[in-house]
Amino acid sequence: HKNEGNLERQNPNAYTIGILSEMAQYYDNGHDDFRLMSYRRAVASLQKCDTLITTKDQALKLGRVGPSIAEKIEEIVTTKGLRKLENAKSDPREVAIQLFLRVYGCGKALAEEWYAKGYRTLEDLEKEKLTSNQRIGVDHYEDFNTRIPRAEVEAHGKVVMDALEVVAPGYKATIMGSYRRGTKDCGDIDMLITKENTAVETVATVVFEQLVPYLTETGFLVASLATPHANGGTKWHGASLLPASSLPSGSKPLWRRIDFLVVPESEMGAALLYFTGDDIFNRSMRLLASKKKMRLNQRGLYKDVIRGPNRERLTEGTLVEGKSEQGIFEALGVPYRPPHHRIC
Ligand code: DCP
Ligand code: MG
Ligand code: MN
Repeated sequence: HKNEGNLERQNPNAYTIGILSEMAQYYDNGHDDFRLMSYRRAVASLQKCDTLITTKDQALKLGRVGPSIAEKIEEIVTTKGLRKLENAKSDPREVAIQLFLRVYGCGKALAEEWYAKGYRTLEDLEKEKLTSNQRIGVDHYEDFNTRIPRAEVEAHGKVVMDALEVVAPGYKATIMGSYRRGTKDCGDIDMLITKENTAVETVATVVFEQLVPYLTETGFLVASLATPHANGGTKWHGASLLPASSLPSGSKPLWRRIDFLVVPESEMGAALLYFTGDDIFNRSMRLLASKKKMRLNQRGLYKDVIRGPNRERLTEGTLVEGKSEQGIFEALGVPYRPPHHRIC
């Protein structure tokens, strides 16, 4: 991926990509998967394209771009803008909601609540008694909302891997999420941590009681946002900061969001699948599983799940596959899709 950064800088469609990405954000609300998917696909197609796309027909020929977005691409290039986005941006409610949704830990309901209270800006939130996580989300709003170049994601990953060598030799960390899908930059750093022949509780103890304190001590981890007590014992959310000495002189390190997921070897395949995403792809895989009377989650693929009259689950079902990512695709009867192609 050495040239990805360069390629992107030279991407003649960068302006169009920027506008379409902003549009995607408006649909990233869990209620309009269809539109969100369409925009994400179009962005992915343009990112791979090395000529400037100026007309609807050219856009349609890219594949994975439908007529409605193809028209928008033409509009963006010819008018240097997009009415639909400008309309959204002139709606104060939309603007405020989008602003709040980008505060770490703020979901749709809370964003609506803040809007209803009359808040419109981050400064307005000072009137609110924020939780400590929301406080961090507001204080580091700019940093957390700045995309992380792949190379920097790797640098954060390396700090974690090096630390594991010191505090827990034999443990393995892998960078997941959008990084594993090959995107040129990422929203956060997602890391899966495991060890062969080791119970998940042991791995969790080592990660949360040794690795995290060690990395906090060294100054790399600067905030702890969601801790395992709050989420069943396998996830940790926080923030990390590279040492200034590791950066080109004069540049200041940004606070980055970092996530750890602790996984036993037996669930590695399901965890790889889940943590690679993207989120919409995961939703479609789960839907496919349920259509086949199975159930897919981050721990495995299960069959013979018994459901009650209201589709509520009465049994866990029998494990079909958990260890192999490829095996899960096979058991679902669909061709394997490499991480780079896991957008719907
Ligand atoms: N995930 C999911 N559903 C969610 C959140 C996450 O299935 N609601 C899975 C799929 C994601 C992965 O976890 O790919 C990592 O989550 P992130 O929120 O970090 O998303 P990405 O890494 O895909 O994108 P970004 O670059 O924005 O971090
Ligand atoms: Mg991520
Ligand atoms: Mn994440």
